[in-house]
Amino acid sequence: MTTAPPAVPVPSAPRHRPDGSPWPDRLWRDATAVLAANWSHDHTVPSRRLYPHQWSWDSAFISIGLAHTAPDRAWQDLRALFAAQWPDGRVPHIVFDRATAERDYFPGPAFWAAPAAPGGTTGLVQPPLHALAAWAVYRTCADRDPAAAGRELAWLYPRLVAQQDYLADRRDTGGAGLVSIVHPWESGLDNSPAWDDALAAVPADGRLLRRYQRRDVQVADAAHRPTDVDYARYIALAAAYRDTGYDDSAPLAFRVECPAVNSIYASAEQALARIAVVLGADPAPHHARAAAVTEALTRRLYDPDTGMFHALDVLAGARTPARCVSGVLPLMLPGLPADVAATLLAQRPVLGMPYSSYDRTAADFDPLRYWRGPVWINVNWLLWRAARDRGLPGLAGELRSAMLGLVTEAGFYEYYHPDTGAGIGAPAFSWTAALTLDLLAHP
Ligand code: 9WN
Repeated sequence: MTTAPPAVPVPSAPRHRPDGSPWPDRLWRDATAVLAANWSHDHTVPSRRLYPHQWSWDSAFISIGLAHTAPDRAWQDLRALFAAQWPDGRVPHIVFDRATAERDYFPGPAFWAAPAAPGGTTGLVQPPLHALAAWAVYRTCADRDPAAAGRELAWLYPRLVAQQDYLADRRDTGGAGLVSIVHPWESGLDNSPAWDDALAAVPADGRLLRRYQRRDVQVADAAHRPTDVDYARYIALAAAYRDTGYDDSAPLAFRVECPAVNSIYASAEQALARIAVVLGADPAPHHARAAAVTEALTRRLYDPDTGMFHALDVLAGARTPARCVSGVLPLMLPGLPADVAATLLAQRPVLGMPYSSYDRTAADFDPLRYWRGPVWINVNWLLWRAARDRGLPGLAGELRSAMLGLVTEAGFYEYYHPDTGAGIGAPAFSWTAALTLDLLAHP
């Protein structure tokens, strides 16, 4: 689908700053222009230079924004991703653009190729945010064209169910009903200190980085990216998984239950329950799995002493002490016990407003290096949604103002300095633009 998107409607809803002055109109236009510039054949790339392919959870966030300005593209982004779904149900973390050269991204398609694996994608996954996105896109588009929106939802539903079933059947390493990730990239919070303890057990073989060349540090500031030691571990883990033929029952060196991934996994079931009702399917199994995951998450990953959730290294049987923004994302879950939710809401002094990716009081808090301090719009947007769903208009309003303030001042960056608000990482970043549209559309 390469046709130009339709004219861009500017939302009629008032969208004011806390002092009553309006957010600039250019925000809507500029965000729309970023998404138009990042459209590539049949999907949106996160960033032209740094990430020139299709990424899984990026497409979910992007479709939510596109629904407001270019509904066909919103559905098409999800369709392109699910067209690359593997026969076992996994939705790959990257779908490689065939028109993009191997040298433009590392590790590219040649690195990931394995004999029995479908080509052109990685074999990793990312947080299963797509059911939530499909539901959000449907809600935005159904008024305008209910029949088309219903058709898209019906196409996606069995594929979304297969995505969840893959995670339930193949990734429950801990045996408690939670998803384990096998690589930090699967969390989407790639360089988070939440993985440091589990990663320490993975040899950092410098020869790997001499054999391959990092592309990210050629197009982004190395101080904003993972260190060479961490990158060597990422490559070693990815190569080892590839060499098993992406076999989830093989002995792998990294198996971690992440609170963010599992919150999104449970939220997907809630979204699927709503979708099932629209399609005349049975929502009960979705409600049941959402409740079971919420219960297991609270039992296994919540620490009453810190008042937040912590990633669990399943192989070592230990929870990381690191306090990361992933540890408050279970606020997304309506079934969370009220006393637990209250302790998560009390973490503001630790994470700041907008929420930083990592504990601002930690000795190794790094305001520049990605996922180790900076502010990300996507996780703040998830928390904004959670605040609205929980009936917390004060917190929702603060988050919305803080996010719109950052993009107004700095532009649509990949992430932001938590103290100065300066944009860091890739400029013209798709999910930041897309979620800005969604924020503007919801006063
Ligand atoms: C590896 C595309 C992706 C995001 C991730 C973010 C970053 C890639 C990288 O960019 O990861 O997947 O090369 O660092 O951490 O959340 O999906 O935007």
